[in-house]
Amino acid sequence: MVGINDTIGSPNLVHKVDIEYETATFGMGCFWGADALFGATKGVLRTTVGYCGGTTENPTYKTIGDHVEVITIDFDPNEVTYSQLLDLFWNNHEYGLTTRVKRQYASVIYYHNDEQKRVASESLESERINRPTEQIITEIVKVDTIYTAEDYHQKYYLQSHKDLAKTLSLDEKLLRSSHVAARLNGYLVGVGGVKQFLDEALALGLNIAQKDYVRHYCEKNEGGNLYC
Ligand code: MHO
Repeated sequence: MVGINDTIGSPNLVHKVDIEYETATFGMGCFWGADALFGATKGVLRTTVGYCGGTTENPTYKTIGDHVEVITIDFDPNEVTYSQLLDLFWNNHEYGLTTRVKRQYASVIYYHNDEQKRVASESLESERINRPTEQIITEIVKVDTIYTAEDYHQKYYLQSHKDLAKTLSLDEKLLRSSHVAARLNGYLVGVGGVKQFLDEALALGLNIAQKDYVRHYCEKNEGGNLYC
């Protein structure tokens, strides 16, 4: 458990987060989708996409080498548990292999402490029992240096809505640390659903135009697949 006082927010509303939060890191395919999936999950404070586990120093998307695309999640353990995040991990990517995936898209749980290692190992055991015919390729390894990915990969879906993104004045720092950006990045592709979005739109500090815009896309994309 990391104890940090932090400020998470968009210029619209500053979310003062003065709690002990925990961090989780997963490799689960293209990190754009994972960013959106966790970003709009209850209890998630912020997300960052990056590269981890390989040998190249300072990798980039084009020089990723043997690194894996990862999503790093800061979450409030009183609102969502590591085990619930693991359920999302297992339910949202390919890991019982019939086809081979590139190293970049490997299925990996990067644990941050011994407790996470224990809970992750138990969840892997359950997966093995529940899917006896599949060869589960998921690895569980200690987290190593996480290299933050380029800005254009952070909150990728939100950034594709250029006009909305402009109204949030997202800069390099906010793209990595804003709670509001993480939420909207998920809601725009339908994660979390319209009801949850409307329940928290006010708390996110959105104005009416921003709210109506996001609601439209959330409704349109609810239940759909995330493109990557
Ligand atoms: N299909 C996407 C994957 C992006 S990703 C962040 C592309 O080829 O650009 O791995």
